[in-house]
Amino acid sequence: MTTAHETSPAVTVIGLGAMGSALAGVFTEAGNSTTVWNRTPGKADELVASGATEAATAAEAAAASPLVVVCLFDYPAVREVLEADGVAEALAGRVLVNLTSGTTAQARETAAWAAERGIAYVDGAIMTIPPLIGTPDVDLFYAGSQRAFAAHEVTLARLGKATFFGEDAGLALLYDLALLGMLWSTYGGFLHAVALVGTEGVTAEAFLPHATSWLSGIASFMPYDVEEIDKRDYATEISSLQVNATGIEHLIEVSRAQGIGVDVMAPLHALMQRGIAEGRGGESLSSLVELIRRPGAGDAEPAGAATAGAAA
Ligand code: FVH
Repeated sequence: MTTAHETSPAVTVIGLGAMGSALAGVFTEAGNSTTVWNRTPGKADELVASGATEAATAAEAAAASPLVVVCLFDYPAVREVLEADGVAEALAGRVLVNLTSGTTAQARETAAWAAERGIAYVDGAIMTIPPLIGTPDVDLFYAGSQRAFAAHEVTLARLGKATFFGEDAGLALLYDLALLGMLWSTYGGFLHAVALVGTEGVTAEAFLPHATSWLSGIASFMPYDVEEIDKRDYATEISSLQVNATGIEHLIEVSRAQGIGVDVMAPLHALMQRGIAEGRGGESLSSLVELIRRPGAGDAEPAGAATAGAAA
């Protein structure tokens, strides 16, 4: 099951969408004997031309390598493939690394499913886009069987920086979703900013250097915030919640006056107002974490919101 070269064990990749193809491409190029399978045929041609082997069925693909990487659209697709004829039997005794996006519950359920069948399971999350797979600075998160991860860490590290979070298989996706939340809220702020300066004819490109410099400024504030958050002590003489709330009120007033929407800023303003109503106006902005830990009126899902199972 292992190729002649100890450092290049055989790998199977199941799922040849944009991401699965990128993963298989890295393994093939690195010299791992790579077997691939995809539900819809025809997606393996380029990989086969570069040296990969295309399996006829998912079960044949699973049987081909000690390390089987799955990257499909979502967890229902993963379960459909894993529960297909002969796949679970072929996976028994092997390591299954699932790099599909989903929820922590889906990861844990899949880990339990694998454990019942004698399959060593590692759940994972990919923190980058397909063209960057295999470059040194990208992050991939893993959680689940420590032993299985350690056995294949060298191979997995070919995809990018590999970080293992622990034996709870839900942890990789927990970190993934926490960071994606930062991505989306940061981008919300960025899009509001370019819309605002755009009302005076400033292009997004011209604004970019100010945005990136400000983002590193924000990152430099975080060490102060984490100390407050971990100690749950938000006393400040530097920048109170009240000062920040007044600032966001100015932003909302100017945005409206310039004729743009406040969809991104309004919920943040509402959260700050709730904090002030609770008597936190003199505390720091980071005290708002206490309100988020204890959801209130602001946590209602908007009508038509995606269900919890929707993939990122
Ligand atoms: N692309 C990205 O930027 C990212 C970034 C970080 C995380 N992801 C997650 O990776 C998973 C796969 O994403 P993808 O980009 O490869 O997605 P697609 O190109 O849409 O390919 C989907 C593959 O899944 C197969 N598939 C779907 N349903 C089934 C099913 N019921 N049975 C078997 N296979 C299924 C599909 O096969 P086919 O349509 O070609 O037959 C593709 O191979 C995903 O979780 C991202 O969130 C991506």
